[in-house]
Amino acid sequence: MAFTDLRSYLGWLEADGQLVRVREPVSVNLEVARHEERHDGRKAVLFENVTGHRMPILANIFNSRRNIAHALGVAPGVALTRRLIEAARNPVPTVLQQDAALKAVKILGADVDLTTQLPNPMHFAGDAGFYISSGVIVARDKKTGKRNLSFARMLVKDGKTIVVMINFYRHLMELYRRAESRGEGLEVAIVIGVDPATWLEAAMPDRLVPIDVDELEVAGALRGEPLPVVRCETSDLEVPATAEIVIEGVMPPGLRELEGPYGDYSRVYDGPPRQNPVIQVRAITHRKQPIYLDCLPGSRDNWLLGGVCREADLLQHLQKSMPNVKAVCLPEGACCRFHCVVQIHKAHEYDSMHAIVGTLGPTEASRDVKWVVVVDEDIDPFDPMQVEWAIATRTQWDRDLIMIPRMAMALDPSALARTPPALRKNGDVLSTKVGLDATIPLDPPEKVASYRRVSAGD
Ligand SMILES: Cc1cc2nc3c(=O)[nH]c(=O)nc-3n(C[C@H](O)[C@H](O)[C@H](O)COP(=O)(O)O)c2cc1C
Ligand SMILES: [Mn+2]
Repeated sequence: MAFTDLRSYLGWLEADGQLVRVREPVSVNLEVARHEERHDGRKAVLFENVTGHRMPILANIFNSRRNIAHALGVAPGVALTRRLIEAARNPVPTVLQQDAALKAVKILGADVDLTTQLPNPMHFAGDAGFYISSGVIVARDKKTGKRNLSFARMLVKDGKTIVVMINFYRHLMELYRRAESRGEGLEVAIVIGVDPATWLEAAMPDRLVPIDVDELEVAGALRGEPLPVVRCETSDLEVPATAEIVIEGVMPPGLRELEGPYGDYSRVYDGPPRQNPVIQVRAITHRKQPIYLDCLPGSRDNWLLGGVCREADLLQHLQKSMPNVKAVCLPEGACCRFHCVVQIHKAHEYDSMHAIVGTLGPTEASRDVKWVVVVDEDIDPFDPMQVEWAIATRTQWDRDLIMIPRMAMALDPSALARTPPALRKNGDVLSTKVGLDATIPLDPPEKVASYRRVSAGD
C-alpha cells in the first residue's frame, strides 16, 4: 500500500535523509523560493518558521524519479510509466467518509482571508503577486458526475478572490465552458497538501485520463486502495479526506480578471498579463496543524510531475500502433517536456521514423516536444549519458535527421517569440521540430555487430 497522506510521505523523505528543516524565520516574499531553488533536485525543504504565518511550508518533495516511483511502490523508469498507464485504465471507486481531520478548522464566508490565513509564496520578483502553485483543483461534470483533478497556477488577488490560468485544452476549462453555456458557475475545491499518488494523478493529461473517467478513482488506483473522500462545506463536491487544506469556491460565469506575469515552467516569465477565470472563495477548511505544500515553478518537482505523466500518455499512444515501442523518456535537461527519447525494439528499418512521427503532434503530451531521439533496446532512455553515446556512435546526420516545420507548440519561448500574433490559436504557436534516428541501421546486416557496445571482459 502506498502513502495515505502527505505527512507519511514526509516521514519517509526525512528517514531517507532527504529533508532539510529550515528553522530560521523566512518570508513568503521571495525568501522561501530562494531556499527551494538552492535545494532543487536534491532535498525536500520544510520551512518551520514562516514569518507572519503559523503553517509550515513543505516543498521539493518530487525531486527525483526515484521519489515518485517510491511513492507508488514501483521502480523508476519504465516500470513507473507502466504503473501510470495501468492505473488510468483501472479506476477504483472512492469511499465517502462522514468526517475527516481536514474539518478540524472551518473558516466560512466573511471570515475567509486568503492573504493572512495561508502562507502563499511569491516565487520570482517579476511575478504578479502571491500564488498558490501546488493546489489540486477538483471539479465535477454536472451531467456525468465524473470528477476531474488538475493543476493550475492561482494568483491570490485579494482575501476572497483567486485568478486562475487555465489553458484552452484543459478538462477543467471544458467543464467551465459547459457550466458557462448553461449560464451557471463551476464549483471547485482547491486541495493543498495531499498524498503523493493523488498529487501525481492531477498532472495526468487529457488523452491518458479522458474526460469521462473519474480522476479521484484513478488516484485510488495509483494509491493501490480506494481514496477516502469527504464532502465540502459549501457544495456537494467531494475532496480527498486526508488532505491538509481545502479551499472551496465557485468560478462565476463570464467573469475574467488580469493574471500574470508569472515565472513559469520553462523558467521564463509568462506575460504580459491576460484575462483569466476567477474563483470566488467561500470557505477554507484545514487540519489542526496543517502543512502547506508549495511547488516552485520550473523546479524538478514541477517538471517531473508533468513529465512522468506525459511519458505514460506517449508510451500508451505509441504502443497502440507500434507494440515494439518499449519506453519513453522526457529528460530533465529539457524540462521533462521539450525533448523526448523513444526506445524501440527495431524489427524493421522504418520503425524509427514511424516512432518519430508518432511522437510529434498536436496533443497535450506531444505539443511541446520539439526533438525526438529514437534508440535501440540496449540503450537506457532514462540515462542521458547512454543516449548521447548512441547519438555519437550510431548517427549520420544527413541520413538520420528529419526536420518538420510549422508544428503546434505551446511553451517554448523561442517559438513564442517568433510566431506572429496572426498565426496564434488557443495559446498555440509554431515550431520547427526534429527527429533523430540513433538506432543501428539494419542494412547492411553484416555491419550490425560493429555498432555493439563492448563491455569490459567481453
Ligand atoms: C505544478 C503544475 C502546474 C501547472 N500549472 C498549470 C497552469 O497554470 N495552467 C494550466 O492550464 N495547466 C497547468 N498545468 C498542467 C495541467 O494541470 C495538467 O495538464 C493537468 O493534467 C490538466 O488536467 P485536466 O485536463 O484534467 O484539467 C500544471 C501542471 C503542474 C504539474
Ligand atoms: Mn482530466
